[in-house]
Amino acid sequence: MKTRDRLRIAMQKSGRLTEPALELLTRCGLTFRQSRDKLFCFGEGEPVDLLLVRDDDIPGLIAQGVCDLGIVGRNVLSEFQLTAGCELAPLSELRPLGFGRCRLSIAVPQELDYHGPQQLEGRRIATSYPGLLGEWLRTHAVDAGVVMLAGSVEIAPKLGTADAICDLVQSGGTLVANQLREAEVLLESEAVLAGSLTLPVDERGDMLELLLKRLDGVIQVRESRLLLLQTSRHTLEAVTRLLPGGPQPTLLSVAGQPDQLMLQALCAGEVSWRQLEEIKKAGAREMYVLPVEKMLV
Ligand code: PRT
Ligand code: ZN
Repeated sequence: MKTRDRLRIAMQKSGRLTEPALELLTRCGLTFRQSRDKLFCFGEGEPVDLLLVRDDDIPGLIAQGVCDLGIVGRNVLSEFQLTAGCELAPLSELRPLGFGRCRLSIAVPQELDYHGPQQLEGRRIATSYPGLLGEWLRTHAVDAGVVMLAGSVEIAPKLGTADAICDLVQSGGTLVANQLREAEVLLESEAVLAGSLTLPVDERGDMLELLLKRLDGVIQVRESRLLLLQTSRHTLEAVTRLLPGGPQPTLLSVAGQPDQLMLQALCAGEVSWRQLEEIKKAGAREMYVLPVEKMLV
């Protein structure tokens, strides 16, 4: 069989990860010709094509070698790694992508006074994640029944088919609407770039390396903020101590105000209101937090 010379990425056809995944790839300079209602999108500028599928199929497509990479939730990837047959190629998480954040949690009826894992002993837990739940139960030496459901897991306790559930939680709204509350977090999840552990050593491998570099750049810029503020010289040390992580700040003098300094700091990650308020208390004023569009250092 002729090997492919173009890189192929599997991503969700239609769902929560579709828009952010496409946006990320576009930011990496990839553009695609085919319309999105098709299964296959041909990459125009670079030799990188897309396969649009259900998210659950993505790890299998990579493991079978149909695709080289996939953008998929860590929850789906980890479940696959725990349940797939060992005849398939092992997969790895190449990069966390910072969107589609959620957690896989066990939730119990609100009226249950939950103290710890042992309370789940002998109970039935409904889930679409039997691999991850089974592993957690084994780790905590809990013998519970796993009720496999493909969807609408949250209504199982109300229907009497389970005593608790193990499902994805984001805002927690679905749990509240079903009189459930989160008891244990099994996995913190977000979209990840998944790939085979054995990466191709040909043109595809070179393209993959290039893509990873671009991806790192895009992620770094997306998570960077430029913090601008004014401070007097005698509060500079206290203000600097509170700055969120990043390279050394740049200091500029302020015309006509020899005691004042303008400080410019590149911060890795979000700068919260609370952090700003603390920095202000230490003596800063005129504070601005700006997103970074491009970076070339
Ligand atoms: O058709 P296909 O199989 O591709 O789509 P899907 O319906 O299986 O997936 P989709 O689009 O719902 O989710 C894709 C991925 O998004 C998941 O695998 C997760 O990695 C991630 N993600 C992030 C979520 C959520 N947040 C989320 N809130 N996936 C599902 N939910 C559901 C959850 O199952 C529960 O029903 O939303 C509900 C909980 O949300 P809150 O906000 O009420 O807590
Ligand atoms: Zn799915």
